[in-house]
Amino acid sequence: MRSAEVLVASPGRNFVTLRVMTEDGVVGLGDATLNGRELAVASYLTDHVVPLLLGRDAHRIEDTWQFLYRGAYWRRGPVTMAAIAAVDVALWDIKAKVAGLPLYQLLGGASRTGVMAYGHASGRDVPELLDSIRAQQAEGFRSIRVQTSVPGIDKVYGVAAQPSTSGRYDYEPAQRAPLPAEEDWDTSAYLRHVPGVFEAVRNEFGPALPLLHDAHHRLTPIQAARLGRALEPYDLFWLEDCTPGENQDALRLVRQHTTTPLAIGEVFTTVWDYQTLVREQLFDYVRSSVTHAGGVTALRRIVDYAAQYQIKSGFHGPTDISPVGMAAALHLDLAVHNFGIQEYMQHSAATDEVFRQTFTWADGHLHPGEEPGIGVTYDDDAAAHHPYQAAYLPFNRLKDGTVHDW
Ligand code: EZ4
Ligand code: CO
Repeated sequence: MRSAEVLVASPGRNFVTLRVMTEDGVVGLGDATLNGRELAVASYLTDHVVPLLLGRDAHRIEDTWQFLYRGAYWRRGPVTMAAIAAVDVALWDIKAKVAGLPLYQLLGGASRTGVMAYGHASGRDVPELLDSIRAQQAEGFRSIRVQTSVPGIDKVYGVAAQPSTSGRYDYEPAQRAPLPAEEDWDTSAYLRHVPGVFEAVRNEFGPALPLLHDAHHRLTPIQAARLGRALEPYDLFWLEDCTPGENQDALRLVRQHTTTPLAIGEVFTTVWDYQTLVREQLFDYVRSSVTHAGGVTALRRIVDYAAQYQIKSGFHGPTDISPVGMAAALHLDLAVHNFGIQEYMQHSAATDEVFRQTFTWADGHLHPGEEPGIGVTYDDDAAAHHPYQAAYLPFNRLKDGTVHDW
């Protein structure tokens, strides 16, 4: 590798991108965005990874991955794994460009014609939620995540501040401010309210529309079990992050009580975070992203492991996964046999001006396109208009002031 640059820009929100160039001038991009902790990964790359890349053979993807993972001695964690992911994706981008093929061809070729994606809807009350679902259907989504306000809670994760009655669903939890915003939480109020909301949605849209819901790490195992059971009549595609992900054993209890499918893993960074979950078949969908789980090389291993237990992919795709990270995910989605669904939150126009993309979106399905590589280019001139701005995810307190999982 002749050069490797860390690009930090904020076109609508912050992104960290690695751009690698080979001795022959072939360029590859990787996403290293870690929402609310962006500069830590930028420093990890600039100070500790870029100097190691110069002069290395860009085609040795596996060796470079092992070198960065084992060679650091300090393993795992989101900062390390986002940095490794950026290098890994940039090298896959380069290898595919040199081969003259879209990346999915190097991953085994297409296993399907398109990648089913789910969109997002939310409402501060049920009528607003139903309008939001209709708006996302009009945007082409055929599967929809449903989040709702809860009476008695001031601000709930996943609920857009403005109703999204048309166009792109615009929800970004991180706020540009010097300090993180404080939100509130009341589990009892949430558990009382949510089943009735899903009943209203099913009554309006019928039994066939795939519906998803994210509990965002907030419940104890027995609360999660109760929610999963209460939602069974509404036939969810999945219930996501019902308990905090650190405790893999928690899902054993949830699983004993409900047949609602479970998704987990957006904050996981390696296959080891899935060890018990996969072996004991405690969940149904792998939520990791290429960006936060060590790149295409490592995420492929996670879904291949999961495949032996009929567990499918459901990769994380919020706007804090950059178009580079999304593109890499789409190539993997298209290639792996055990694809389940892909989260798709459309980026802002400002983001799309910096990251030029080749993916297509039609009839509820994404396709990464046929350009050699991953199909994304970076516009430095456009990026120059959007310098980094400090932004933080919010955090939660219970009514009595106790910090709770956000
Ligand atoms: O909170 O991407 O399923 N999606 C999510 C996201 C995450 C953010 C964190 O950066 O849970 O909204
Ligand atoms: Co989530």
